Amino acid sequence: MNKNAHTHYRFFSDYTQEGLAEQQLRGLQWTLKHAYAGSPYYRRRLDAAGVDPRAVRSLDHLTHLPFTTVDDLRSDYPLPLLSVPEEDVVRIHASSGTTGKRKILAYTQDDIDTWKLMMARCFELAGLERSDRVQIAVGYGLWTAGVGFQLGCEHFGSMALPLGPGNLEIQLQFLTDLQSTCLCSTASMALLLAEEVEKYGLQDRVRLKTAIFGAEPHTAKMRQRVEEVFGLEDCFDIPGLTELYGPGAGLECREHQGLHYWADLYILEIIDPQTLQPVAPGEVGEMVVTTLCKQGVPLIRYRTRDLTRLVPGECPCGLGLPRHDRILGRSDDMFIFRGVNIYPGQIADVLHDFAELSSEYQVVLDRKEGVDHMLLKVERHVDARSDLDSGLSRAIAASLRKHLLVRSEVSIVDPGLLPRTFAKSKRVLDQRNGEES
Ligand code: DLL
Repeated sequence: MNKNAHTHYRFFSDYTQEGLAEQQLRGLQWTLKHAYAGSPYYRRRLDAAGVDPRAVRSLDHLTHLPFTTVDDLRSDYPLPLLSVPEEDVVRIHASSGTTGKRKILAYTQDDIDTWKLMMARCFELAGLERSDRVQIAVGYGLWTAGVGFQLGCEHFGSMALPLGPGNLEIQLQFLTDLQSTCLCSTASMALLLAEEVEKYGLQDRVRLKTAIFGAEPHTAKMRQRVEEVFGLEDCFDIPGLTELYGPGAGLECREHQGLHYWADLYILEIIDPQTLQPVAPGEVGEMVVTTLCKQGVPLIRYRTRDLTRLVPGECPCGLGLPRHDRILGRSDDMFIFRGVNIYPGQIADVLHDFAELSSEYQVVLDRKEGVDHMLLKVERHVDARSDLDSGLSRAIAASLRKHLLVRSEVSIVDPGLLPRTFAKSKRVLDQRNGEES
């Protein structure tokens, strides 16, 4: 940490570039030996690539290692890439299964302890205190979300209110009666809750000051709306994925200039998904992670498919851990419409400029007589006038055409009409093959 460092941090150490590099090299060497010795799948993979784990003496070696992909997790099924004896496994989690068959991941007790530290760091960086009451409104069970937040919250020392997602009545009851001060949820769920609070005029009875959003990308508009309704002091983006323990791979800090990630626990590379080479510093690419002390299922150059960029320089907050930008989307979210590659986030960016719209949108792709058709449904802002809809939809279509080079039909609907979800929002309905993707 530099001279501005918050020396009272309990869950962080002093970091220097050299110290982190040394720790990363040691962790990489350990991981390679551990995976080679423990997993026949990894051993075959490393042998095939001609990698001798004992010969890795520098971090430069990293780019010569083979990638691990989601297909490896699926082919080495049902306990993929397991690198410890089965009796050392104390827990199983699985991904939310948004993009196909669920990925199943195994954890040792040491892995759970590492994850507990990661999540406690998140609460500390978000400025929580032991007196905070944390309403955990994400799924429990196989999914890592609920249990991850709870583990970290208890380790940090705040009070966990493990509500899980949904059940708006109980959510409102806890917000008002238990006076929760922090909400952990997807941004979609937070928006739903904010709308309920507004509907019942409960703003004055709610004492939330912090929200931590993750599991899906969210737009500035969504955040603004939730901040306004709840009168929040601050809001933080939390990244994470099941393969890398779960939620808590890093956290946006109070400076809001990127998300710090735990470079003492994993190495982050950003690569060009086509050439598989590292991108220039600061360019957008795919996140690739290599864990440094993960026992159950270590990750060696795991391609996450998430897109972001590194944020160069030191953070004014003083924490000496590096940063990446918010996750812009997944490479597999991209859809091709009349020959143009489009990410949902690009559509959200265009919509951001229209103050007459709420944060919610949905893209419906159809094929009519062999021609692709895009219908963009957007919600009018509660304060906007409906008699101006036709001019507004023309302006949105023109802006989409200018920025994304595609023609679309824009339909403006009343506030609250698009589907809301307790979990991750689904923005694109692709019905071009007669099915939703
Ligand atoms: O979504 C873990 C999680 C739960 C993270 C709660 C944060 C909060 P999975 O179900 O394995 O795990 O899905 C992981 O979700 O690869 C990203 O594509 C996306 N994702 C997660 N956090 C963010 C975020 C959990 N803050 C996948 N912003 C990841 C954007 C996110 N996308």
